[in-house]
Amino acid sequence: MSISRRSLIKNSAIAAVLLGIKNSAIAKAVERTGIKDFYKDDFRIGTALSTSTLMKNNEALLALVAREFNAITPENCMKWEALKPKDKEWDWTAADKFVEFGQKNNMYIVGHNLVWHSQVPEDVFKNEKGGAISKENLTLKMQNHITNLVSRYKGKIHAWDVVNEAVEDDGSWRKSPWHNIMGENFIAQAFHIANDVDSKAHLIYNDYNTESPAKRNFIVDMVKRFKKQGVPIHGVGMQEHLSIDGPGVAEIEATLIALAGAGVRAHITELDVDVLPSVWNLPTAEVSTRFEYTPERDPYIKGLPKNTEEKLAKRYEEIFKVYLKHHDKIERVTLWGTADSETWLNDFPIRGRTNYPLLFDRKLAPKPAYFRLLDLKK
Ligand code: 9MR
Repeated sequence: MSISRRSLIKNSAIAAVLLGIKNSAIAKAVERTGIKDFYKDDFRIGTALSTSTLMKNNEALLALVAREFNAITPENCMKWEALKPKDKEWDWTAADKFVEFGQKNNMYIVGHNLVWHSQVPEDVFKNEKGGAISKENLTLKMQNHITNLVSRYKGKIHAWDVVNEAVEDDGSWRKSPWHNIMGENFIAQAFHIANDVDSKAHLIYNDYNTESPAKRNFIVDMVKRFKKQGVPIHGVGMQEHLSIDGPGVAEIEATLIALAGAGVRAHITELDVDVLPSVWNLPTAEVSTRFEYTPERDPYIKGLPKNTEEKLAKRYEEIFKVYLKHHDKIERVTLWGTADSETWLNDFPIRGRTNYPLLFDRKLAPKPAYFRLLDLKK
């Protein structure tokens, strides 16, 4: 048994005595420290909360999140189409529950996200007659959306993903409707609007594949330009949707160093490690990517073989070693979900597969990768 695991149990036993609790299982549930406590001197450890967890009040999962994590991000409930669906009024139900949960548990609360090309109703980019919207009117819509959202949670949400995924993998601007209608300046404008509404919030640009050199360089140049121009950008989110085989940690490290050099904090915003066979050339989180289901592409329906479980644990270990080495540059490390049953990777880029990218299994039990990360801090 590892020292960390032993110390968890020892802490629980001491707590049980102090609290006069005889049933050690209850004592463990009450007092067990979580991974957040092991990393408290390095960076926060966060997770994403799904809309269903919040709306169904999934108590088991929420209790696990409260024990293990000290930062939360809403997986979907603060996206444009969820908050302000086409032709409907604002619906704050899930978002309010999310913020309440974070406040109740004293967590670092992240808002995700203000401006993105995905999960936004198409009519946002049209005028009242269904034709092309003008630059001025789209700017007003953006301003209205950011102002409503940021002001509702002012002083409660600590950090915002202001703009999500505006850069292509080859290091060029994504030709999204935001870009095509407002020009590349839409990014700086979004940061200014958010900052005008809540000048204390920490403002982040968030993207995937930030380890790839072309994309990294482009983002770092953008940050440097913004800093010179006085655009209020404070952090860059490295999503870190990684695979069990790559990219190499040297590339992750290079991005952490480059971001610190550009004067922003690094946030690991959406970490997960895909273990399933890759059916495309590059790992990508581009949401429009889809492939057909075949049984060979879904080999672990009955469970993850021991050697792959071990490979996953080692992969998490090597990734966290780099994070620890550069803890001074990192604000938080957030996983994109808590348990394997809820990961988006069960349905991406092929629907209905059985994936194992997170730290807790389908029964909410910690996996070998979890204990390996505790052992790094013993
Ligand atoms: O995990 C999210 C999934 O439930 C949604 O269906 C998907 C839709 O676009 O978005 C996922 O989250 C994405 C995040 O918001 C931005 N970066 C990539 C994430 C994975 O696609």
